[in-house]
Amino acid sequence: MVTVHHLNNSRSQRVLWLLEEMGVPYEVQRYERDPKTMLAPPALLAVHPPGKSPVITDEGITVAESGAILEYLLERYGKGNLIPPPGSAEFTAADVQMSFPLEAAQSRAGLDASRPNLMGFLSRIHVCPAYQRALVNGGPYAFVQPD
Ligand SMILES: N[C@@H](CCC(=O)N[C@@H](CS)C(=O)NCC(=O)O)C(=O)O
Repeated sequence: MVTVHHLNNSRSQRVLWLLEEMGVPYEVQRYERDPKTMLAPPALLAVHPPGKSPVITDEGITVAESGAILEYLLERYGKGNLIPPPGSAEFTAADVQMSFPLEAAQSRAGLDASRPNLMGFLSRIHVCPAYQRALVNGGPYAFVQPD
């Protein structure tokens, strides 16, 4: 069983979303940021020394770094889905990977209606049922702004 070591308000949200899109069962181990420093708690260091989220554990394997985690999950459980040939226009794991930087940009770096394509992308992903389920499973996530 995949366990996602999930820090609140972090990029591990996209790992939950990918797992929901893939229909892979998983458990969420939640960690809370220190409210003053915003750092992850020491318990996350016990999972993987840098103490960063996301980290997953699966059948004795520990994988860190979002991109490596997405590749691991796609290779192990993806059955070829979400990795279409380069140049394909449909939904892919790259869209999942891109969600966090765009959400962070909207929350903190002024991404706004002056970039209608990016804002449209965010609006479309935020209504996906799998995205919504991931939000419920991850708990509070401050990077989704109301439309
Ligand atoms: N390149 C890493 C970055 C990991 C990272 O910086 N995670 C942040 C959350 S978005 C974190 O764990 N921050 C808490 C801390 O540094 O203690 C990845 O994409 O997985």
